[in-house]
Amino acid sequence: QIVQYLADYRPYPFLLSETRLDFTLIPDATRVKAVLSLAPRDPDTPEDLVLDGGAGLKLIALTVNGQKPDPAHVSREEERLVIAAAALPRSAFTLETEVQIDPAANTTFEGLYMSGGMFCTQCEAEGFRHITFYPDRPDVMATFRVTIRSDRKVLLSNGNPVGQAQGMAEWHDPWPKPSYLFALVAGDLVSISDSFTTMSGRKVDLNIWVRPGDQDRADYAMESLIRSMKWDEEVYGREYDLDVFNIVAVDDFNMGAMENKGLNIFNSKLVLASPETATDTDYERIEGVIAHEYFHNWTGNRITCRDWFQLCLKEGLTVFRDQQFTSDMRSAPVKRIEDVQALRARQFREDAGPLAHPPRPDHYEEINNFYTATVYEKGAEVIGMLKRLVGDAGYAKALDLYFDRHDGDAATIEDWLQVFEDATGRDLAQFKRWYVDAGTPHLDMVEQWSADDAGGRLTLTFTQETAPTPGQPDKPARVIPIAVGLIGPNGDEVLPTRILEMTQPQQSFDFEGLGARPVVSALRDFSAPVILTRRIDDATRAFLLAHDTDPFARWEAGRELAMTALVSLSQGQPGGDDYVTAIGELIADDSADPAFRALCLNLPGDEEIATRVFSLGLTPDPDAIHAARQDLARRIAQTHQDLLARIYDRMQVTGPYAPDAEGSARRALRIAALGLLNRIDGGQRAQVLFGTAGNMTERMAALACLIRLGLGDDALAILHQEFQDNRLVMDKWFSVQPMAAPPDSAVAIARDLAARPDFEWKNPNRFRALIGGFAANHAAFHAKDGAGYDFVADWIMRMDPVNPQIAARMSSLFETWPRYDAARREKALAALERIAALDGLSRNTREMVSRMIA
Ligand code: B3K
Ligand code: ZN
Repeated sequence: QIVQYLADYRPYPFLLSETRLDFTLIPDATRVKAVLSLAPRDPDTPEDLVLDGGAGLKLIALTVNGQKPDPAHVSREEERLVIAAAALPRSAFTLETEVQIDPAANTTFEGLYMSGGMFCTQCEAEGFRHITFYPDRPDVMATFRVTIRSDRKVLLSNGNPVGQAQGMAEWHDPWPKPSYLFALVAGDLVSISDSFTTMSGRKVDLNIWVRPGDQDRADYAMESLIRSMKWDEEVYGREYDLDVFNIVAVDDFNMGAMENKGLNIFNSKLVLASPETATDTDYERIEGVIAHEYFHNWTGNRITCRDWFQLCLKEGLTVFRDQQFTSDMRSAPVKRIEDVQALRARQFREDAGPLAHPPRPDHYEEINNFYTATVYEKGAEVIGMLKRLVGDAGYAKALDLYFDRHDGDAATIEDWLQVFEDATGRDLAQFKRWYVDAGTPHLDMVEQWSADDAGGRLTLTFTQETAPTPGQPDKPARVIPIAVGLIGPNGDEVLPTRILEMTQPQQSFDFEGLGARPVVSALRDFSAPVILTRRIDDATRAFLLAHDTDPFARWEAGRELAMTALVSLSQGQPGGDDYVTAIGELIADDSADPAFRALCLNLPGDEEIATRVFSLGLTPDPDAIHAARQDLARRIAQTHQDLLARIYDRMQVTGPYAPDAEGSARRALRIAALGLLNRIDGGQRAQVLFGTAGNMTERMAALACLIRLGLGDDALAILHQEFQDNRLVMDKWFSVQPMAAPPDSAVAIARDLAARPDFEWKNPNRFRALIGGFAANHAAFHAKDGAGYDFVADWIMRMDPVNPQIAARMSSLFETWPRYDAARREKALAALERIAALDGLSRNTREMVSRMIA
């Protein structure tokens, strides 16, 4: 069966209480013995025992209660092993298997594989079936006892260590878990260690395991872990539940990190950092992802998902929690603006194209294709709305009930919503649409002002509409919490933030007794993931940018000023004067947070402009968009030359580097100023900064500036010389070149880089750095002659047989193809069709490409 449907769910017909595993680790001939304690769920209805198992498993031995079953009762199918009901006892029994696998030949980085000489696993979503035969589904939960035999020095698995001898280690995980949370690591690693005492006074050993030589770059990850553990106790009342928490850094990893019980495995780029090698953004991500994986211990592990359709149950909630954490650790407004920018760039884009799907999809072919911005980031937004609607106290009550009621369960979105209904008494039937419907609602706001005796009345009329998405032509109205505030003509707030609850396709809200007509600040804090349109002129936007008390809405006003100007310029019309004036006033305000000012100063990227142009019913022209953005940036630089130069000088941080909110805010503003000044100073400042800065944040920014001017060669050579042995820095080196290059030279640059011997393309980070870096250059990827599409398609085709997950993920770079002009569409479609025609194309990439072509 190719397509999996949510509606087909049925519980596994067997109960599994304990899983015992015994690994003998040999790179090309690892043996895995598994002992499963099973029992029929309903002894009166005999069922075949179906175990998942990939084609790479070589079955060595199989017994049921110690006896070999009659071979006629055992069938090996392509991806499963079936033992006929006739060969199974009617009560509890033990199934023993032994398989041989070849981790050294595993290039997919799924299941058990090798990275730099160490053994390592990745099991979510369905990797465990490449390790042994097993009911590889999240609702089958068991305790695990694991023995590892290997000559590697450090042997790790989930849970608590229970035995250690020469060449051997034993682990026991007392918390029942699904197979996707299993992990094993064996390598010659070193650790940095610390400890944490939980709120009930238990001491937990904390270790971060890295390759020898990397241990001085793991401190920040450790500090982040300790902060996360403390925060989850204080804010959610959640305590850690094992004696030890291990984190391992791995160079070859398909995504960011993985929350395996008690043994998180991380892409090394999300663990290792030093001021000389990592940027402020890297530090912030490390803190956020360490927190995210740690928070999964409760939202994901203790309470897991019944099936993979429920993925956003754990991911949306855990993203929401990590966003709250970062807001508390750093600046809440800045975090909110960053999150909205990311949501718009990745999720709105997804929602508006052929890959649109609901946060809880109801069918899929390959679940790995659904670890998306919609499941993660929109999943988190939906929880944010829920919290707004029930209030902070209601949210806290519901979460307590969730942990209470569902600890140890494999739960569903229905369970989650039920908890909110029971805790708050609210009916969430309509709210559920956010989980089951795809697409971003368009929300239109019309203001009506009538002066009367009692003062004035303002009526806000909202209309919501969601365009059809694949498989979902009709979109009923959703509940939309709209946060609104009113600001008087003198700039004072006359109505503090209030939540309007919209439930109808069209709905009006009145505000009475107002003295004079106020300015409306709408969708404060981005209270719902919608696209808001309103009729508003530049002067009013500039007023909001100057006076709004809500930082998000204030930033948004400036963003809209810039965006309308850029759209207009890209259509060959004038625009931007109001923005240039307003931004000058804002950045001159030294009392405002430098990070906020930096966010306001950074123009929307080409891709975001293209998205806006398209949503206005126009066809984006990548070259015109690029030129418009260049033009506006140059005008800002020219107009505010002195102010920007002053900011650049004043924002220099003296003293030792610290990756905290304050230091990174100053650097962010300084770099934003540099990016503009660079357009008129011939690269002078960037040249100096690259040579003198002691931190990677400023050096990378300077380097990008130089590349943009075609002056990057010396700096690139210096960086290469200095860091050729540091993979993470070299990834930056590979990505910044095609990303910052002038669009007409980017394809050639990317091709040259791809031909280098140190383009180790099978390493996912390196592949993403170059191919993803190139595609981030919007006008280059969408080059008229199709060269950008072909370059990316060629590499997807090369990657597909080696690592289908990475190939499939990269293919989504094409998801916006339908919005461009006919000539570009034709080229993009040809590239997609070329991929589709590849012999032996993986299920992963096939599903993605066929959804995009459909
Ligand atoms: N749960 C993992 C992601 C697994 C991706 C599988 N293709 C990391 C996370 O979201 O925390
Ligand atoms: Zn997660």
